[in-house]
Amino acid sequence: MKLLIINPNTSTAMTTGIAAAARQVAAADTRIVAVQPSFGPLSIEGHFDETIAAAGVAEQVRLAAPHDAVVIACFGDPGLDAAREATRAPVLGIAEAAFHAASFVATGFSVVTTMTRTCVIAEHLLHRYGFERRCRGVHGTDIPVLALEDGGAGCVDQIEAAAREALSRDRSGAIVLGCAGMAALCAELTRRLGVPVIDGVAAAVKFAEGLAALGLGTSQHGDYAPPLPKTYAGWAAPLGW
Ligand code: 5HY
Repeated sequence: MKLLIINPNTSTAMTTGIAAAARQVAAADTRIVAVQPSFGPLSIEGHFDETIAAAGVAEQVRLAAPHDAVVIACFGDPGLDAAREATRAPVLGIAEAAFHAASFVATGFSVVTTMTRTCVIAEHLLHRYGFERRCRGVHGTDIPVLALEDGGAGCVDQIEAAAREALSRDRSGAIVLGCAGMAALCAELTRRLGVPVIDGVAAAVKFAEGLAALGLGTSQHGDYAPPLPKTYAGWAAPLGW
């Protein structure tokens, strides 16, 4: 199968890191194509960044070559619904995928993410997806996203400390990593913490493979039906329907 992975920010280093993390868990016959928008923020750390990044996701899905599934590799799942309108293939956001995976292995999980100001974005997603009863806390580390651009080895001790604090304070049984840039740290944190640590990139890749194998694609009925035909003005003209 051909899996399109979209890094919604414009950090080429992060796109490369995300592709590497995906290839580590992908099946042998899964071809990973990793892309990023032609415009937008170098990292996504707030609502404004998120809105521009969502348009970048819409751009990449609208202009994509044929694919069997799509993964949106940013923990805010920007542009998820728009992407599902734009393709018949299944589309997975790494936050939603991580929440599902964590709920399979623990009665309660905690999220450890980057900037504290983005915690509310994760909390909104928990409610939107119906995981507010399974998530026992969302914790910021104030590690800038771009500090993880190189794989984040320099941040592993700080993330470990925040995860230990979360496990004891929340009485949770698993940790969800709240940034695609933390993917490369998942195995080391799992070893150190001795509890399930979920990286959304890996979870989304395996769920995408499963959905494709089941022949399940995005519903074309109702709100995920393709957008109604219309002209777009300005820089968005190529994205019209
Ligand atoms: C991410 N930002 O996964 C999110 C993390 C965050 O550029 N890639 C980003 O802080 O929401």
